[in-house]
Amino acid sequence: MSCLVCKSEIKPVISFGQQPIANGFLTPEKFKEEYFFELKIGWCPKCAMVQLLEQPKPEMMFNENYAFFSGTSKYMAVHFEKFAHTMMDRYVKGPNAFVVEIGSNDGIMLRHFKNAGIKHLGIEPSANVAAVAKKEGINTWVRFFNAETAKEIVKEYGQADGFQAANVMCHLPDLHSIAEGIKILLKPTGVVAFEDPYLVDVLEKVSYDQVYDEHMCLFSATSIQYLFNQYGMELIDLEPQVTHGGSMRYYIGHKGQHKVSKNVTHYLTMEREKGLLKAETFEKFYHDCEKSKTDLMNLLKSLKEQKKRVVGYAATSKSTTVINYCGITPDLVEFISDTTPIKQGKYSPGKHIPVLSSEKFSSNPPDYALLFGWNHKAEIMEKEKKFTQGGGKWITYVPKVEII
Ligand code: DWN
Ligand code: ZN
Repeated sequence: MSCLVCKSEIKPVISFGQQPIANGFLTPEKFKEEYFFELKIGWCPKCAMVQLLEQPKPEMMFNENYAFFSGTSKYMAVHFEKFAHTMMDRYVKGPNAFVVEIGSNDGIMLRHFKNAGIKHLGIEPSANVAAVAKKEGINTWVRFFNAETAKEIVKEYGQADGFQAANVMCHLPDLHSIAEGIKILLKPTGVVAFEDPYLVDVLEKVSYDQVYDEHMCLFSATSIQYLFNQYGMELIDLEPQVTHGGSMRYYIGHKGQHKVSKNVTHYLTMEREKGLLKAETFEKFYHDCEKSKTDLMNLLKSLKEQKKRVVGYAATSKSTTVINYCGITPDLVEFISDTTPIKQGKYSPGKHIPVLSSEKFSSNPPDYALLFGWNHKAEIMEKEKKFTQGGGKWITYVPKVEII
């Protein structure tokens, strides 16, 4: 397979084995027909890009049953409000300002543009989450973004000052069509700002659960610069984010239109120094993942022997990778507590651990909570003070397996 950015040959890194659709929470009558594929990633030695070697069809992941609603985290809602205001302060301003967001989900970010009276458009392929945004009056088209969609947007609304995406670009295999679309859509002075889990954080924190069917790519600044340079565009700034265990926000403009921040050279150099272009970095990652798996399984088996009750906390997409790679079965983790109504009463993809409401967690607290939502640790610890104060313990596996 060749690199989605630069077409060089991809080197295999690790296989996480047979995996189901990460957000494919299901009822027992669907167990028999559950779809599995081999989840494996490779690395590009030329542009430091990590990508899936096989991805299920987009319709299998993003459809009217999509189980993830952005609005489930209060901290993320605040984060997106700040992101929207940063764009309004810097780039999306003036009487005819227009912003487009792709993967706009339930409108968690666009609502701030709407409230400010700014012309906006969300492009969201999952009809059920888009319906939530539409109900709030957020202008949304239910479809995928590509060069064709860009042309239609320009025809209907004109070119955009801002193009935004949060945890979306890393889902898209056809990066060239996206970049081509952006090139068409963006005004000469327009700016693209998008953020995704950052490869350096994934490698350093061994957060291998950022790899699942939906996450086609793990970007670096090097790979993003390589992609957009092919379209006469360039990185103009980068801002690291604490969200999702370490993300990077990339700002991109048409070449020569904006002052380029010193951050760009800083991060490109740092990535080289951290070994993103060296095979041994990815060999180490392979061993780190295997160790994480062994340590977690040893801990869960030992707790089972001690007759301790362990419950998973947050039925995240990421948890699907951990559960199926490690082989975590319902005899080790009794159920997973989750606040999303459409996940409750269903079973986790692959290993079929029941997903129950957070009330079930509070009313019958376990001895240990396995923190599948480790990226929301601060928010969850705040919410679950009673459990912790009552002697409940937490297990995490990022950056290493430990009881906290
Ligand atoms: O990239 C993606 C990110 C942004 O969101 C998507 N591909 C899918 C999704 O990934 P995820 O499912 O790993 O996201 P989160 O935000 O880490 O987890 C959300 C899940 O956690 C929801 O099912 C709700 C649950 N949750 C909970 O039960 N209690 C979350 C919080 C904060 C809580 O307190
Ligand atoms: Zn490449």
